[in-house]
Amino acid sequence: MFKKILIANRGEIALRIIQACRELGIQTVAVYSTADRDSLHVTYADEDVCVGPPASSASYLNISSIISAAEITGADAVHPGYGFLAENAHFAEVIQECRLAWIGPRPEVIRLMGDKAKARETAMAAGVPVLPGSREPLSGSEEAAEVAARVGYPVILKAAAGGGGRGMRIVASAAEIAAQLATASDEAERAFGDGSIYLEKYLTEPRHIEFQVFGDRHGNIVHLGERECSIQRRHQKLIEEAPSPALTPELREAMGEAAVELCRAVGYENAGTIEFLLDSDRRFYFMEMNTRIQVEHPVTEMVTGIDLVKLQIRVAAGEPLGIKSGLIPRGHAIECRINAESPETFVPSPGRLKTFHLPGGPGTRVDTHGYEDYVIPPYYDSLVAKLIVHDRTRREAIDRMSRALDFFVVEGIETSIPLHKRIVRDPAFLRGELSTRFMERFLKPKEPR
Ligand code: MV4
Repeated sequence: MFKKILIANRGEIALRIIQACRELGIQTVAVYSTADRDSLHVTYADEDVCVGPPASSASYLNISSIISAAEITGADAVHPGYGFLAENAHFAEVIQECRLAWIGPRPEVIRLMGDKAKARETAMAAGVPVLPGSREPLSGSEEAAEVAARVGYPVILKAAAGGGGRGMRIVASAAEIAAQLATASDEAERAFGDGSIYLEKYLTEPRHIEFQVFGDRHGNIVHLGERECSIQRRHQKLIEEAPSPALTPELREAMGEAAVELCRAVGYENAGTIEFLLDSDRRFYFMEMNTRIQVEHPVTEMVTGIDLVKLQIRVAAGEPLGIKSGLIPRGHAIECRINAESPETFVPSPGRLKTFHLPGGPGTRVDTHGYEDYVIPPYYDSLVAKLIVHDRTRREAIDRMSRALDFFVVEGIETSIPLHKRIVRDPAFLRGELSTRFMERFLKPKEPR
């Protein structure tokens, strides 16, 4: 087992990784920017190293600073958390070249799945359903028009180097396809340095359902069930839950099996997520793979009883998984992402937490780096806390969430708590009628009565 892990991250996930290390008896090294001197991940780690000024590009994304921090402190492994360098194949390579262990999948697999067009091809080759569309990136507007005519409009253009909603264009008719392809490709070239675009049939109101997968170095691959992540705004998830109210045990098994097959095809190691779209006829299609631990991993932990971060560390150290696919989800878990932002305009609201009272009690978990008098810096993402509840049924979990939100008191900044309180009392939410359009509908100005 590792002796000392460097955590190349900040905020709640850095704290979460420190907790897992403590339970495993592993020493920890925090890295921090000058804006994060007073952060809890610095306080709680055994050692800490400043890696640069506030801008992420100069600190949490500064590969040479982070490598130096690992060498100075004698760390033997690096956990990247999520965001920042977590899906940077080059970083993973450099870590391994420095004889440090990388707590994540092999760099080649990160690179392969980071190319969303190649990921789609890999899924097709593995027999995993994908939406009708192009096999490879489009050669030009002629091919785009051909493929679109074959699959039928509307279609969606996606940047191979994009992902998570960046660099997408919906095309309603043949009249627009050439112009849209040109803009999409230009944008992708400027944003990612790669203008490759692929095309899919566009589903207008799908659910976003993702499967937690895990592989070890001994060739074992399992899935740990799904998370329903349809409640999001501008590709930022707001609420996630497990299990999905849309899945039957049979569909869970079929989707889970597809997720495992794809992982098998690439020799996947460590934690990962296979994202699917589910249409109203309950057909599922592979969308993307995320090669990291995700923000919403706690809902899976609650319904499986498995500590996913400890498992990441164990399998990176060469231990076998020791668990099987097809666990039956135990009860129901829901997560609300509490952001430092206006609940109406979604404008970021950094600043001092003057009051910070957390809910608690049975089946209630809060993952946060916040504390009273902590100042949320303006430089990073706005997540301040994840409120996760667990209970026997979906309805009981929702009611527990509603009460927990009432007990969560934050003063000094604006948060998304008031928005969450409204969503969890919404009739369509209570009925489990979810889709990627949910928030659009929810936020639409209501008719005056
Ligand atoms: C789609 C789609 C409909 N049809 N692809 C958004 C994020 C990126 N991972 C891909 N996304 C979508 N791809 C096809 N062929 C709809 C979305 C989408 C979406 C997906 C998941 C969660 C929220 C979303 C919101 C808008 C669009």
